[in-house]
Amino acid sequence: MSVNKFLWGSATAAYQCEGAWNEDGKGLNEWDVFNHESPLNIHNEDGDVASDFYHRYKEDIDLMADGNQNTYRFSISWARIIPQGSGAINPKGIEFYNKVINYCLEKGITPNVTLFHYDLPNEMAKIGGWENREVADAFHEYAKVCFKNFGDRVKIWSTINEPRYYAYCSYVVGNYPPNYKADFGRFWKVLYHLMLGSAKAIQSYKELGMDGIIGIVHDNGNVELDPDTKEKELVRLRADIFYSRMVLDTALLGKLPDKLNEVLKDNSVDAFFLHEEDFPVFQKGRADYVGLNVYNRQYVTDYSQGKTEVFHNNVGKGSASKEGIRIKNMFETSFDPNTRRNLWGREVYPKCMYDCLMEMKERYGNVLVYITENGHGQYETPDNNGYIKDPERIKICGEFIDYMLKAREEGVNVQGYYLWSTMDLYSWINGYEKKYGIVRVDFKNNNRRIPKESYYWYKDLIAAKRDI
Ligand code: BGP
Repeated sequence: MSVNKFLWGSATAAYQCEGAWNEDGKGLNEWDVFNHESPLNIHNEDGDVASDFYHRYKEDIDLMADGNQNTYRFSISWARIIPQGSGAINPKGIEFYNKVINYCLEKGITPNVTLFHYDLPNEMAKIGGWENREVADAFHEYAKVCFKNFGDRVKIWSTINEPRYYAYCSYVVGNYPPNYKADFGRFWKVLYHLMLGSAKAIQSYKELGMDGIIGIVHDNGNVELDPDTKEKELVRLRADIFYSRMVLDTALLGKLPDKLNEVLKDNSVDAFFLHEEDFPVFQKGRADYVGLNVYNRQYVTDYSQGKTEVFHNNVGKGSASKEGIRIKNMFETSFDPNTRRNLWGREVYPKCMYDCLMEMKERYGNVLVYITENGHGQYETPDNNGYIKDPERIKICGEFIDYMLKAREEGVNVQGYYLWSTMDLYSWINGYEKKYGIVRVDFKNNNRRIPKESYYWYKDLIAAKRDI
């Protein structure tokens, strides 16, 4: 497969935008159940209707095409294709994604399809979710169904979106279902099974001789040490494996990171879930490319004292809490007072785009990279015509893009960029108030689409940089 042009587009995920949660034979997923039933759904929002992409996909794809975008990253809802997670296939689900894919192609938009973006079928959650190795096998079967049905037209695949961040939120922060807190045993086991499921899917994709490329999407976890860190080598080793190498080494080098066992020991985790029989699968299931979701760096230092503690902010402007973690015997987040933060306590640090891309080149050579997400979440108020001016998003995303282009000029093989997000959508736990879209969705007014200032800015930027 060859995609010659630089890909400029935007991204969404099924649960966050589709809606139609119980239409046309879709099964329940873990997020449907969590948002309907859990008191931990603190903003009392759900994805039942979301941006109504299920019914409005044509309008959204038309806007992408009019905005000069030549690619669209979206995910498939596993429970729409296989309602119980394994077993019977739902033909209506296949039909829906056929329509989306075909319409993209009609409009000159290359689909980049993610197989799993957090929305685990509820029947899979009931048997233990990704803690259970069988879920990796069920994922593998589901992946093959997708390759068979869509692989003639989809030429860029991603297996799993952000295995590290997903496992982290679900088993360490505890804000995503199944809401375990600081459970590192489960965190590592789940992460391992996610990597295994991904490798199995990639291995099959290759053995089936499909025409296309397949990779995995990682939350950019490039580690930066606070200069005051005392045990520099040790802190780097631990944080690197935790944030980055467990995903990237496994996916790109086809083997678990060196010294993983030492780090698991420091983290007081028993490595019983690692099986030698899986090692050839990791070897054969190496990714063709890596998608990086770039929002922030991981700024860390020596673990100081006190117990393990997670800092997270899903409240936004109502909370002064910063994002970070302190893990006993491992490392802790360092808070740099000179770096801007958004209202959810996360660093806004565009240079991490350059740093993470240079690190990719240094560690993994000429590996193909797409920036599969980059964006800025904020509160927004429309003017009297419903129009949103979002200069802050334009400024911040512009800085990130400049750093990406700088790394590209310096030899990094980065060939695509996707803004998060195509239109306003559901932000996990934060609900609909935290907006990322470059197109406004008027949720109170029949989900009307109104392009924002950033949409036009992005359109012009693509026109200027189309042929880089
Ligand atoms: C990434 C996810 C996306 C998206 C984005 C923004 O980690 O892949 O699905 O949600 O982050 O995050 P949030 O909505 O939590 O602000």
